[in-house]
Amino acid sequence: MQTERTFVMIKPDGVQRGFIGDIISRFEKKGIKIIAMKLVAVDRVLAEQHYGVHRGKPFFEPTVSYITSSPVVAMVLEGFNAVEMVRGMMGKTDPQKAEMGTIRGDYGQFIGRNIVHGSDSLENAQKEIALWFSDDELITYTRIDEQWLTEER
Ligand code: IDP
Ligand code: MG
Repeated sequence: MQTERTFVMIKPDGVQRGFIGDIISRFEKKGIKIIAMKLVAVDRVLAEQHYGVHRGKPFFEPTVSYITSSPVVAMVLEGFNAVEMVRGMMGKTDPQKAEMGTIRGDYGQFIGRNIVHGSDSLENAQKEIALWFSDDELITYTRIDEQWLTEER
């Protein structure tokens, strides 16, 4: 395991239902570092690129229209084993199957309105970060609590 960067998006339902602060707070409390963040009105081109692997599936069109329907919060998070850790904090894709205590498990009911996105692999994280952010939007800095996060520093 290693320090990784992952792409996270608070989807339109998460923004509209007032969960921006809570979701960001969960990552902050876990000790995961926010290295980029912005509110985005997603256009169809970006949405289709982001969900490109799902083109042709029945949920592709509905998901593209969902994601373009209202602003999202896009962010890049950095931390040890961040890709898997963030996926764990989000819970399973279908909020009905997601464990309580996860973001989707706590706030969602329907798979087509599942509140957050997180990259599913390091490879996809790198692709998604490059799709959503330019290099100069990624900020490197030290958080004051970093020395208390691990015994190794
Ligand atoms: P993930 O977001 O957990 O990685 P994926 O299988 O990559 O899940 O699906 C991408 C997104 O497409 C989901 O988060 C959800 O918004 C939507 N989606 C996936 N499967 C369905 C479905 O069966 N019905 C409606 N929407 C779906
Ligand atoms: Mg996925």
